[in-house]
Amino acid sequence: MRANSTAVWQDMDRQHHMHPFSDTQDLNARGTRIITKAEGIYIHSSEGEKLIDGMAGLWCVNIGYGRKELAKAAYDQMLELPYYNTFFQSSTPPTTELAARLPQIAPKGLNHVFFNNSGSEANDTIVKLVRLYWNTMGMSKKKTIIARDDSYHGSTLAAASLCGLTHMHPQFDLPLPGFAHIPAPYWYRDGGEMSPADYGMKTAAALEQKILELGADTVGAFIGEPIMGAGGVIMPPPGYWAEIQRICRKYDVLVIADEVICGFGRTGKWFGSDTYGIDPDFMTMAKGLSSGYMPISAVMLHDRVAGPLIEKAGEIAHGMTYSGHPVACAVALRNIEILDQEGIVERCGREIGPYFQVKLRESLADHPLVGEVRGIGLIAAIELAADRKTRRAHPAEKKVGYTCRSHATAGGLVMRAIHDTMVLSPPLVITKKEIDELVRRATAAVNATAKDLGVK
Ligand code: PXG
Repeated sequence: MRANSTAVWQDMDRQHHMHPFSDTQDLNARGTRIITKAEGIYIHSSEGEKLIDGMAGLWCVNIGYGRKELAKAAYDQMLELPYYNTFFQSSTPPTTELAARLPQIAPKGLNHVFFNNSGSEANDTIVKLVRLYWNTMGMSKKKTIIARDDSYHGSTLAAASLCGLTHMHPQFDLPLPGFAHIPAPYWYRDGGEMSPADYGMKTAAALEQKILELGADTVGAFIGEPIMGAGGVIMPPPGYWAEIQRICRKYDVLVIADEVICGFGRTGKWFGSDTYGIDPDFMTMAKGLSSGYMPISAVMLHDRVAGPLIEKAGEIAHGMTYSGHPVACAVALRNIEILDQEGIVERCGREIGPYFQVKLRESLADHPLVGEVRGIGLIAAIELAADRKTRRAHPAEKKVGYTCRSHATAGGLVMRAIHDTMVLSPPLVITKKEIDELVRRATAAVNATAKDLGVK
């Protein structure tokens, strides 16, 4: 460990570091938790705490911490060729190998890839490619992209415009023109007396209404996360994605699957699109692509859109210095090899994902403070409710989710609170014994919250 102490790091942080999605003044008053090392599913803080990382970092460390093979892949590549660009008629071996590897695991037809460094950049790239595609096809009015309320697609200007988490907009005069939103299929919160399937159909029908309202000749694409992550692990109701896809095809609207969270095994298959039968024109990959060991993202293009672009668009005037960075690509390749060879994705779908879902429900589904436990594979949400039957939430000012999160942290578990929805997304390599412990700690946090509220 480096020689500095917690107080010194916190002070340097306080004086100089502006954190993402943070109130700097408030954060400075409280001080940051300094994470110093990690192994498997555990992270360690500079104060000697050891916590189960129930969020796999930020939904990304799919193969868990401390995999030497990834460190070695980076080390070897840095010695061999630490950097070269993919502009000006150049490429590098790991870049080409990753470009060829991704179509082998992606849904059929997604045979072309454009590399970036983050999920936000990848979605910005898609926004530009959608515009370019319809310009190339001679339909220059067909540009609006429809996204959903509660969605998260990133922080850059276009990606933030896609987001349906509306608190992200007013500070920056967003969304930009050319973005529209429809309700999310958030049955638990908004579905009332309807069945989940009926509510799913209702929210899918909102897409058709929006397309007709805007005019199909002005709508270029629809974007959705197979399961909505940062919005609160919002699951697509049965039949939802099939209906969304039918509507998109009917009006010649491109389908974008944002797989930044669902990709690379999280739902028990390689992609959420595999789990829900989505046949996207564009796919966004990031996070699990390198298990978070290096910043890298990828846009996959289906032959349907790549064909005309390659044939007719000429030079695509878009790209980043680090598009296809050889070290990031070498690490991603090794990560995919490990996910594949160790059967981690398959195990998540067949064994460990179902085990996690059952254990979480057994322990919490009937808890007096819990309105619903939902999820698939190794992604889950626990809804904390004031009234389990009507699914009514506690008043926001009670900050029930934050209370529960604090109890979780104090009890050695990183569990995220999205309002009063507690979310979990642990590394896919978690063992059954570790799941038992994670569920025990999550349940203890919910119990402690119930005690604070006087709920019995
Ligand atoms: N799409 C989805 C579906 C995401 O979840 C992005 C795009 C953007 O990726 P980058 O790499 O630009 O961050 C994300 C990122 C949270 C949280 O609090 C979620 C994300 C990022 C930061 C925080 O749940 N998701």
